[in-house]
Amino acid sequence: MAHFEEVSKQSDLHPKPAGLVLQYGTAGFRTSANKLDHIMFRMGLLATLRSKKTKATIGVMVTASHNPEEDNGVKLIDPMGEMLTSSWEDYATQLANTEQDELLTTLKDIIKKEAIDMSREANVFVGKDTRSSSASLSQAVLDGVKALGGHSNDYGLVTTPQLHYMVCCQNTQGKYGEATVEGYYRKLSQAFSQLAKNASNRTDDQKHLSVDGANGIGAIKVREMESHLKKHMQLSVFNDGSRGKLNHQCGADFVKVQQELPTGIKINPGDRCCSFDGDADRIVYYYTDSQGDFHLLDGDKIATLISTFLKELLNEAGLDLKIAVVQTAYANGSSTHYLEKTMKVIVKCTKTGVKHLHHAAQEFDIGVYFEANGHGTVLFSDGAEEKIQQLANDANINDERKKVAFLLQNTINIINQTVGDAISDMLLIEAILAIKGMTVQQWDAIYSDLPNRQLKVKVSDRRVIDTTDAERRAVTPAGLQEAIDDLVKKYQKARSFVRPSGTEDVVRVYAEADTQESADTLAHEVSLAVYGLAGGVGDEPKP
Ligand code: G16
Repeated sequence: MAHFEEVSKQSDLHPKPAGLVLQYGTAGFRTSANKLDHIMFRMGLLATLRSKKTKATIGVMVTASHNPEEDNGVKLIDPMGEMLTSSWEDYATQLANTEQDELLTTLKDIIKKEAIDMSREANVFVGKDTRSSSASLSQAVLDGVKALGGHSNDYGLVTTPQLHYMVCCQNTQGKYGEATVEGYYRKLSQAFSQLAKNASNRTDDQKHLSVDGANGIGAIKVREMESHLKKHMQLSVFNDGSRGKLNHQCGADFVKVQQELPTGIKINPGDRCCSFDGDADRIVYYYTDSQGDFHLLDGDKIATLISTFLKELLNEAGLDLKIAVVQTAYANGSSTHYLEKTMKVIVKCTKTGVKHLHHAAQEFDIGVYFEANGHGTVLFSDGAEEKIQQLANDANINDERKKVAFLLQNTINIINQTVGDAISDMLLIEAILAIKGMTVQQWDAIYSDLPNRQLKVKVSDRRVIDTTDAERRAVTPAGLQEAIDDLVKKYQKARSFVRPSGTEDVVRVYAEADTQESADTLAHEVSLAVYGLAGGVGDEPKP
């Protein structure tokens, strides 16, 4: 068929370096940008097949999110705006790694296995972040779509969650919203204005928020949105890409892992601040106190704030809906304890990667999911949305319940339910703080984090580490888990685990304990165990 000839011809312009093998990771493929041209072309092909198979629009986002500027990557978006279904990740890996002369055979195998009707139309939405490599790499995606006869819509520079949102809007025929960036701004800002009306009068200081844009796409987009928010919010955007390097000493990942202020931000003690990551799908909050000490409010604190707010609204509304919080092994022990014991909500733990959390959250009427790194959102089941809608339309309820139903409706509208979204999460958090008349310090005081530390260890092949129990225990290499168990026993309230990263070529180490000193020492000792037992390379980890 003509398409296959075209694929063959075009793929010669996007050749795979012989022997290069890449794995589909936590959120798609991610590595140095110069190794990705063929991957992008082939993901354009795969997205076209997926579109034909699902009879829906599929998204392809060119981004390496929190990774350094030199890296790039690709995230594939399924019809309802969620991450690509795991059963297709294998096809992505096969297509990525098949040698040049085998590409058509692999492609035809997938078509056969999935019984794809190639005469169907295909539609692919493409977006990119601000990396210098993103322009040519997203062109490679577009080339792949075109080679297989698919239609594409190139949205250019967008945040990852904006693209997820637009895919969902398109596939719900506009029910979820308008599939444009402007439509996204309108929907979220209208909901924000409605929620903000329920806040008592706030001073300009109270409306002020400092945003660290990680020198990435989030800074551009939050600036674009600013005019929609004027009356209710005052933003100061730092690290807006005009000077610094993407994610370099700034952004949500830096702030969370280093537990310190990003570079380039000018704030006073007590000021409320937040950081986005490189593609604006993560957010963390923080402030400094009068002693200059840094206080982080990460994904766990965000999940607690949001679920407390929702639980209170459900009680006031008299709605019996099951609410749960989904976390990963990185969740601070204090947060899990608070959620289970004080708030009495169901808490679930999944493997790292929003795709896992998203699916777990779908099992409840309302599923609040957040990774500690600030990646998360809230999912409302169709049934829950219907009940809220019915309540809002009920002519027999009193004004108080009507107001609560209205708050719940606008909360649903402000949330990007397709994926974690720094801008949407920021607006929701700002609205909750305003409605509750709460300062960032009061929010922080809901519970105290256990001191913790995250480290990275370089090993020759991180796949030697295999884990179980939602990544909380290492199965291989032999002896590693026993070593971790022995080390953990030495400290109070201690916990530690290791896992291979799916976005960087490192093993991640997490430790928490009753004091910062203990958490730091434990993390270092576990790093040494990883280095010794899992084939560490380079210098031994230093304390
Ligand atoms: C991606 C995923 C997140 C994950 C993070 C780190 O985030 O979407 O779910 O927590 O990678 O993953 P890992 O520890 O496996 O490297 P992002 O924001 O970088 O796309």
